[in-house]
Parts: sequence; structure tokens; C-alpha cells
Amino acid sequence: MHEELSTLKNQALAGLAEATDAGALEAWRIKYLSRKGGALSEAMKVLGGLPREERPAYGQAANEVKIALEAAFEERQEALKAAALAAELGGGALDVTLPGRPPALGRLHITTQSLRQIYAIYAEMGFQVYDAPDVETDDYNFGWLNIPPYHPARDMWETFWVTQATAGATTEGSPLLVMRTHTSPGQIRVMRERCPEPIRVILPGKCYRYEQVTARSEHQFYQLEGLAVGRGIRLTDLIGTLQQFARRMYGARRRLRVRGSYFPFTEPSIEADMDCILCGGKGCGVCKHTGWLEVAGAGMVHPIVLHNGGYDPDVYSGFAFGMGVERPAMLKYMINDIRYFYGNDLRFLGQFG
Ligand code: FA5
Repeated sequence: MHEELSTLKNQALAGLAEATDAGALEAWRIKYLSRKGGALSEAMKVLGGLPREERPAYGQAANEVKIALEAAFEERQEALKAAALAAELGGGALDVTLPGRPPALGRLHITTQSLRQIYAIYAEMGFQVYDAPDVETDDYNFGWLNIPPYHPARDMWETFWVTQATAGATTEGSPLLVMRTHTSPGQIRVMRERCPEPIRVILPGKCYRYEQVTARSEHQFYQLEGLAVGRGIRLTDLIGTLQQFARRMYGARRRLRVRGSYFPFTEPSIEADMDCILCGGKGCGVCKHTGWLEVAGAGMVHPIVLHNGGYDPDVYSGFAFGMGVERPAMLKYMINDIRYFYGNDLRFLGQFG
């Protein structure tokens, strides 16, 4: 009888040595150690048919075989695991010495960078940033800026009108809406909000014009408006502010000149130019051989506009200016086509910052 147990043990150990993967190992466990139908369980059933005196010795022997097989199984299982890990590490699948893959970092858009430089310069001169909406009523964009309907100056801004007629609604009685053609409508908003406090703000934002897109002109672009309102504000304050800006933005030696101009919302109106950043005023391709580059359209806030903003023009005065953001950045970085700004070409955008 004991011989049968010893044969079973030898057979099982030989079979275990042949199990070389987890599947074979599990099949072996079921074959020999499973409680239901496993070879050892079957061998135990013999116990009941043995003479009483032989039972203890047989039971003990069967138990020893069971313990030996379980220990051998565990040992084999560990050995197979270790072999699998060694194969994985040694087989070249994992090279822990390889450099990591760097995450692709984003950058600030060149327009955002330019705007932040401009904010910083005006912040030091005491200007706060004021946000005004992109969609405006006709009154804000034109009327309250002293450009009534049918005024010929409306031709200065090719306008996108916003259709308000939706299913079931009429446009009657509701104000005409436009995509703002410039940031100047924000002047009225900030004046009405702050009146009668003094004001010193810049108003950045996107503007929209129904224009032919060219290398110099986009149909959407950024402007930055400036507005100062208070008692005793003069044209020289405006010129000094723009001169300071030009020097901080483009170099300490910049010279500024002003020319007379026309905007319906300023009186008098001026254009401010600075000497060319490339040739210093001698004349070159960038300044079209004039020696000068445009900085801003500007002027003293028109009395009608002050009045529309809630300020008494006999007591208060103010200056305003408006400048592009992309065009000055084009000059600074020698970019010859404005369409790159909104082309979403990472080869272009990746060059800045
Ligand atoms: C105005 O829009 C006035 N609101 C500026 C102003 C404000 C004057 C306050 C007086 C007081 P203008 O149309 O010139 O002005 O536009 C100002 C700047 O916006 C231009 O100098 C230019 O830099 C930029 N700009 C205008 N049109 C475009 C365009 N299509 N594409 C890119 N930049 C543009």
C-alpha cells in the first residue's frame, strides 16, 4: 500500500518538473492536489477499506505525501515567477536607463505675450485693465461716440452686423447689434460705470471689421484703447503717456511726433508716430522710407462723448488713444504677414516665447 503512495509521489514530482508555465502548473495542481477528484484525494479513499491496525500508518504516510507535494508546488510556482521576471528584465523589453519622454508644453500666443508687455508698461503708469464686450449695440459702437446714423464717418469702419431675427422673434424694438469695430465703445461703458470718479484705464480686446484680408489687415484683430478722464487733463499728458509707452516698449531713445488727424470721438485728434525702430529715422523698407512708424490714433475726448459718459465737459476733460496689437508686434519681430497670427501653424507660433 505504502508503495502506491510513494509511486504517486514520484509521478507527481516528475510531472511538476515538466510544468514550465502557469497554465501547466495549474493543471498539475488540479490533477494531484484538487480535493475533488485529485489523485491524492482518491488515494485517501482507500483508507476506509483497510484493516483497522493499518489505517494510522497509511494515513500518516498519505499526509506526508500531501505536505511534500504542496511544498514542491509552491517552490515550483516561485521558481516560474522568478524566471518570468528575469526573462522580462533581461529580454530588453524594459530599459530603465532610457531618457523619459518630455511632455509637450504649450506656449503663450505671441498676441498674448505682446498684450502682457503692454499691460505691464501701462500698469506702471497707473492704468487699470477694463474688459468690455465684443458684441455691442450700435449706440455704443457709433452713436454715443458722436457717430450718429448716416454720419459719413461710419465708412471708416466696415461693420459686421449681428442678425437678431430668430425663429418666432422679431427685431422690432430691440437695439441693433454689431461686432465691435474698435475698442472705443468701452470708453462709454467705463465712464458710465465710474462717473464722477477720475478714470485711468486701458481696454484691450478683439475687434472685427468686414475687410479684405491682406498681409497687413485681418478681419479680426486686437486693439488696445486707453482712456484718462479727470480735471485738468491736457493734450501734453496724452503725448507724454504715448512717448513713455514708445520708449518702454521699443527702446529708451525713441522719438515721438504727432500729426493732426480726425476721429469723430476726439477733438482735437492726432496720430502719434515714433522714429523707425529699424533705421532710427533714416528711412528703410519697414517704415516705407518715411523714417516714422505709427504708434496710435488719439486725441482729447470729445465734449459730446464726455457728456454721453455722464461727465460735465465744462468741468472734466480727458484723453483717449487706440492702437493695434498685431501690427506693432509685426514690426518688433519682423513678421511680414498678419495672417500668421491666426493660421494656427505651430512652426510659426513656436518661435515666440
Ligand atoms: C480706431 O479704431 C480708433 N478707435 C482709435 C482711436 C481710439 C482714436 C481712441 C482716437 C481715440 P483705427 O481704425 O485707425 O482707429 O485703428 C487703430 C489701429 O488698429 C490701427 O492703427 C491698426 O494698428 C489696427 N487695425 C485697424 N484695422 C486693422 C486690421 N484690419 N487688421 C489689423 N489691425 C488693424
